[in-house]
Amino acid sequence: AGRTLADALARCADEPIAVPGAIQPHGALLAVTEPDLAVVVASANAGALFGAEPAGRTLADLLGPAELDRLRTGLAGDLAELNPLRLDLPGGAVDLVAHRADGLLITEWEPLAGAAEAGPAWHRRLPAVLQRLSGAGGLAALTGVLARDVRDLTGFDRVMVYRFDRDWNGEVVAEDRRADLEPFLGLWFPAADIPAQARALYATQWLRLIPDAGYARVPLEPAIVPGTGRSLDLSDAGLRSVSPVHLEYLANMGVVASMSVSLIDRGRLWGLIACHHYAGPRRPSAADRVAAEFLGRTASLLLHTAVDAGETHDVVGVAQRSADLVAAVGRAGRTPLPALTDGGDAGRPTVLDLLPAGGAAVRLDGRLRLLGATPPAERVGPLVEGLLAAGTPVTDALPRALPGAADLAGTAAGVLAVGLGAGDFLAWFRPETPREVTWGGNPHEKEIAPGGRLSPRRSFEAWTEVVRGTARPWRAHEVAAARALGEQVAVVGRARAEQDNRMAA
Ligand code: BLA
Repeated sequence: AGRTLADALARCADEPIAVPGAIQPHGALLAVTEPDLAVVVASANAGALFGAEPAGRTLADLLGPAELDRLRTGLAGDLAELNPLRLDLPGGAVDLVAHRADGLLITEWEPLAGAAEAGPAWHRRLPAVLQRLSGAGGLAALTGVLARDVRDLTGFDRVMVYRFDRDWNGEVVAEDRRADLEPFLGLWFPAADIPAQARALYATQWLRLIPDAGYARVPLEPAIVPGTGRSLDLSDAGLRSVSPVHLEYLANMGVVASMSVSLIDRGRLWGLIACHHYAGPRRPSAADRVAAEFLGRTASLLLHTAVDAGETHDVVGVAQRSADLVAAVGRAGRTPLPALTDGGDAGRPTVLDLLPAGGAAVRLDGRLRLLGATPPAERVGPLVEGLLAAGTPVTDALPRALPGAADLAGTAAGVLAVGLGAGDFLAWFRPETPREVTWGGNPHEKEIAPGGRLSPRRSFEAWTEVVRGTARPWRAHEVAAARALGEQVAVVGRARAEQDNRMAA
């Protein structure tokens, strides 16, 4: 057991990344009770920073009165406004970041020494940056601006905007990099590179930073939180020690420092801003990370509009033709079939013109009419019935949706079917469009490590694959227009049946 690829992939997603029992060494962590601020859990490196071992003490023992006062004032308000709070400790100046988890106040103390800070000049440019982001027309412009400005702010060697597809593979859609580096723009990475539990965490947690992937983990003490019986929940802790599998991945890629900021479109993880540093460790200051997160959040709000802006033109066209067809069906009265299929000569649209497709089919009262490039007539009925029965009326990968019909992919790798009741239907077909996908490393070369987990691949050399059996995806407004037309045809059909019944009575 535990030796198959599926097992190995499942194991990746099972790693409990939220409770590693350790932090990264670029700061110290204290989990304290409120309101007395008594230390319950401390990272093993905290003593050096505070000049005293924190176990058995409270923050009042560890901080000077002025610092304690500033902290208490901050805690009385909204924590989001406190973060980060700059304080002086015996070990030097720190940025303090606090949040609540497991019924405790989790405080993270990060020394300023060694952090890179873009400085106030950058913050003065923020209005211009926001202007550029919101003024960008379309997705390409928005992501391009985002990569450039995040790199400018953080100084990473490479900043990419990474976009997930439906299956959680991802593509680098924008990039800004040091001139001597190989481009990653356009490369694809498989879903397994960022497993499901990590994606779930990143859908609520906006930023993570690994300043030095070669770090030695610092354990939390005690390992189990008294009273909970579990290790401290570090989901929202910036210092959280990350998955060793991922550290191996970064090492294989030659990445020393990695930071990523989530891009979230209406609650769903849309992509990441992924930052690499190769020359050595890199740690943007807590304040600069807040600014990077702010850019990520702002871009996230704009994603939806940016995608829409590119689509508006097409949406209007489909809506116009949909209205024409619906009107023609309404006028046609008892025999709507010609209104759907014969408009061509009169310069009116047919179902095939409704949306970009290679072929279309209409079956009304059991009579089938085909337009354009479709599968053979005798296969169309079973094909559409099969897809409707399987609950996959909309597919852009027929061989996956209905393996028995894989041989039809030449004309119908994509099918959009709308059932009209009584065995009738409308359907559109798109031919297979073989797609070249260039991956960052061969994603099929999977290596399973001792212990049964998947190892990150070693080479990220561009590797091109031709993906077959898929068609251009159906877009939401196309599916909506097809269904609206189907509804109209069904309404006309029902009215006619009622009329027939009345006449028969
Ligand atoms: C996490 N994987 C990640 C993260 C990224 C990637 C961005 C988030 C952490 C970070 O910011 O560094 C992947 N990084 C990429 C990709 C690019 C990039 C695709 O720059 C493209 C340019 N990884 C594997 C395998 C497993 C795996 C086989 O390759 C599992 C067995 C796991 N990746 C993995 C895990 C995490 C991760 C567990 C979570 C790390 C954490 O937050 O603890």
